[in-house]
Amino acid sequence: MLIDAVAVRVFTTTARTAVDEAGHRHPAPEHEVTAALLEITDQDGNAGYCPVQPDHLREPVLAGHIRPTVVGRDPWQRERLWQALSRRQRGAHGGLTDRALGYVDQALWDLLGRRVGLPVWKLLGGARDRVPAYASTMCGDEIPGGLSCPEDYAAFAEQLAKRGYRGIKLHTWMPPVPFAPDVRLDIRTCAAVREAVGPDIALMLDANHWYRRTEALELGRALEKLDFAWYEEPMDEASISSYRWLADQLAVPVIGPETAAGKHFARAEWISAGACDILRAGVDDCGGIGATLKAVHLAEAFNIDCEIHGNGSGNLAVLGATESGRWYERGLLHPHVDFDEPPPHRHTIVDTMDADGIVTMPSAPGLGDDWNFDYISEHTVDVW
Ligand code: LLH
Ligand code: MG
Repeated sequence: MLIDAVAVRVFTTTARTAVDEAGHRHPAPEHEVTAALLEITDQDGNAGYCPVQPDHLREPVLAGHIRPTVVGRDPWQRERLWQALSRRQRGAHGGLTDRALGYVDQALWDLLGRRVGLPVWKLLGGARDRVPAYASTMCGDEIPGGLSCPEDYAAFAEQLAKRGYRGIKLHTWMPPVPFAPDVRLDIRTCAAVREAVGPDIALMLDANHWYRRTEALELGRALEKLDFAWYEEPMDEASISSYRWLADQLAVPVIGPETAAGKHFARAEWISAGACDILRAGVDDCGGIGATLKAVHLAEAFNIDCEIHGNGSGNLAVLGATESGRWYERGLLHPHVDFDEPPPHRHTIVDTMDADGIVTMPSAPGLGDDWNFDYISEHTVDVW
């Protein structure tokens, strides 16, 4: 059965978080938002889905690049389609992003899994059906009793450890929070959290992404003393030589790149430059499930871990398909937001976690998202 149609369905739903002007997510009063699903349908009416940011996949991108590449093609030739899209990127002059490739790739895997009645993580290798989750906090804020000071982080970390998490990653303060960034405050916060949870919980830090080298080094040296498991994105990732300079001087493992453009090619450059001790890739940043798997296998061949960025079914599928990657990133979490409560457009969340901090791979065919299609169709405001 060939691919028949590609559409983006935009719908309204509710959210209890919102992003600030720099794109960092924080708690918010419940409010209406627009969300969207990419739908790729075959001639038999089977469909595959991927949640997308509507602004990242506008109609001109579908009409100009995606439909001409995939409609009328065999969805089983997923790698061929991905390569064709990847080669279109050069002439698209920025109009066809790695993120768009990633959305299409995930929807195609979902379609294939649904068609054969198997979860994608099994189709891709089925290396494990359970993965430990680390709690990934939201960035720091000014909300009393939220994440406004070292004591808030320490209290939240204790709660997270009681909930079952065996690993916790802090995102500390970043502009536009007025007192950020502040290396000394980051260090005090990491120390308060280590003291609160003791030596047996793995701790990681994802700090302000725009420190200078000397600031990043000062912070990294403090993390070494606090026995942190990794140190993430303290500087702009466009500068590979800055990360090599940092990794050369620190014993705490430096992880990256998370958001750098260039898919698995960029990850190969980071490894060969010695800029990271742990590789990082996620399906939305790296161009989809296929390209993220290439990054994971690359890391495996160098005997280094590849830790997966971000939550969601596509990232879970990569973790279930491979042995590399010790953790699933569960978040972003905040003391005032219930992560386990599904939004109205989902019946259940895909990443429920048990009391030992373990997430079990979904058993449903495809990526395993439990969409509430009735809600989505009742709240549809646009389709392109
Ligand atoms: O800056 C942020 O808001 C976070 O770093 C965010 O991008 C998050 O996705 C992340 O980095 N997780 O690891
Ligand atoms: Mg990060």
